[in-house]
Amino acid sequence: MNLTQKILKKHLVDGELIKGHEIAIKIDQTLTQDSTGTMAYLELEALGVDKVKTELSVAYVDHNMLQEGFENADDHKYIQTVAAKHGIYFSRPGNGICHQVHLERFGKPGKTLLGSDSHTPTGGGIGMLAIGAGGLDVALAMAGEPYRLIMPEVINVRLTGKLRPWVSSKDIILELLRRLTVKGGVGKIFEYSGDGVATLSVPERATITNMGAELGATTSIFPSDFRTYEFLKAQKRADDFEALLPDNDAEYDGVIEINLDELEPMVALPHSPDNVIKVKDAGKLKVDQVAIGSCTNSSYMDMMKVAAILKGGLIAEGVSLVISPGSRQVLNMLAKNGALSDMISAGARILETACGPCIGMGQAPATNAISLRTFNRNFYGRCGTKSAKVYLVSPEVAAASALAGYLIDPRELGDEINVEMPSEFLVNDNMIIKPPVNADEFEVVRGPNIKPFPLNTPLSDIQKKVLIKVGDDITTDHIMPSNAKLLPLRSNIPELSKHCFETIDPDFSKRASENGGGIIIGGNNYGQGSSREHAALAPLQLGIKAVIAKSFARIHKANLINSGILPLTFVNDEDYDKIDAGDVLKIEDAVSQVKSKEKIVVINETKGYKFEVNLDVTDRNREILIEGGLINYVKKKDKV
Ligand code: MIC
Ligand code: SF4
Repeated sequence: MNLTQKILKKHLVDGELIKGHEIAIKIDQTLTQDSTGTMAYLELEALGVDKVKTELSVAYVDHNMLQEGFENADDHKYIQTVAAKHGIYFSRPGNGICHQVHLERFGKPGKTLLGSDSHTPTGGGIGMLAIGAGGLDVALAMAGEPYRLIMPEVINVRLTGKLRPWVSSKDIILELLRRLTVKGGVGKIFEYSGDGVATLSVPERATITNMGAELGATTSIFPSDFRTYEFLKAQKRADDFEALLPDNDAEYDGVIEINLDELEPMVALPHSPDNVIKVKDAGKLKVDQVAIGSCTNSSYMDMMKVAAILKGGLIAEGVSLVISPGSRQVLNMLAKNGALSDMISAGARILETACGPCIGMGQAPATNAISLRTFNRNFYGRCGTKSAKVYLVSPEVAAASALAGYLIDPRELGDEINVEMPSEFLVNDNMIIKPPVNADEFEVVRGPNIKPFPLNTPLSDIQKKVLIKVGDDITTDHIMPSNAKLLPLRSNIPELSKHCFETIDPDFSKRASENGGGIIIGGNNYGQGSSREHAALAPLQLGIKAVIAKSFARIHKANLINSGILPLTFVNDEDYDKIDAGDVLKIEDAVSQVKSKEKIVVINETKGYKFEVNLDVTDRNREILIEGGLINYVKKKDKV
């Protein structure tokens, strides 16, 4: 067996580990962050669950950090109190980015983790099977329900050799994105092996599993070995270690070889993480902003490398350098050992330990600016400035370029900097509030920003206008943008939905309201990117009944089903070309067609022809869609 199969087998509740079959697995741990967490906890409350049934559930606050109005503070208070009431650990604002803190303090080899954030696979760096999902799926896991998924293919990524000086683990995942694209990992789990694995520390592995999300993968995982032990011991958690390796004769559904010796510093050009070339081939690019941090590259080791490069230097005149260390542990260690001072002396602006600019919470670049970021996503408009261009690079490239003022290959700096894994991290969990024993006495505080989530109505026949037709690789950032203005509305779907699709079609929500809802037409990989349930809840609020696309991204498809919106795919992709925005489409006998498992017939009333679409979902999903979403289904079945 491979490692993935071993962990899945231990957690299997239903089904067989056969590629393409539905399986249900027990979830040991869950995590939420604040921008998806408010919905997840509203959903948990709606399920009528008193206490979470997982081994460990943690609520983090790291996304909606700017408090320009009362909204974010209200959200934080709601999450803190709802966590206390339901037996959930609460990581206070300022304690760090969920994935970084979870890796440091809670991740355990061999456990399953479900998180309401697409970068939950960061935990794969420590040998966990860590999967990102929508808030409702995480709420159900907290309620003790198994998580259902289609058994993915397991692809073996064999790493050989050792990274050369100035080449980073970020370059490994950028190379994989270059080869496979943002669609290349759909329906797959990437399992790393080979002699190159031992050369990578846990934080370096976590950079790779984190950004495996950009491949569209279900998750990525590394074995648990002496490097994992070394990390856990330094975190004073040696007892959490368990060695986990694939069998010698393990079988995989595919193999990819990467020779680390041959890799060079890479960069992802705007506006997609798979638009990857070598830094040395990118030409001379003047840089306006450099942002270092995010759940991909904000570990202690990353920060120490950056500090060593910046030490004694000064950032170029035209550059604004912002740095967000990933956790309070990291920030505190940098403060104690003087590295923070090296950063500040070089002109860096130190931000709080949070997602910050990665999710558009401040630091929007100037008009037409070039921004170099160590993050994982450079989708159009995500940084908050539509005309800006975001390039994704390693911390080494980012820091070197901040000094130079233009994109440079850090090998130009000469001798390599060496940063060793500390034998002891500075462990202090006093910003993590344990669930109280007298939880029942806790009152959940609900400020005026906390609005109930929308519920769909049971499925009926559909006769609706196509409100928008979009191309391939539409991200959840296109569907439901996030920025400092919109994040405070994450627990207020009626308000938030007014901004649906606004970066590419400012009138979308108005048109949806005028037409009493409608249908969306999408290309390939529709809904890629985040776990953002709001990219389904806002369309639900606006009366969207179906999305017909060439193909869907995994988490978004699940979120549509949970919201009672039909995720349909064209049987013949040419039918995509025939439809125009404004056409009226009709699905007759919707309930019996959804039940029947046959192809579904859609009538284009405007143009007068019929075409077929697939509804490629499980039997349970069909029932959920017929009931108008997962909450309706669960309540009707009295499942939880
Ligand atoms: C992201 O990186 O896009 C986010 C913000 O972390 C999302 C979750 C969200 O929209 O709240 C994700 O990746 O799932
Ligand atoms: Fe936060 Fe950015 Fe990571 Fe999403 S990708 S969890 S916004 S740091």
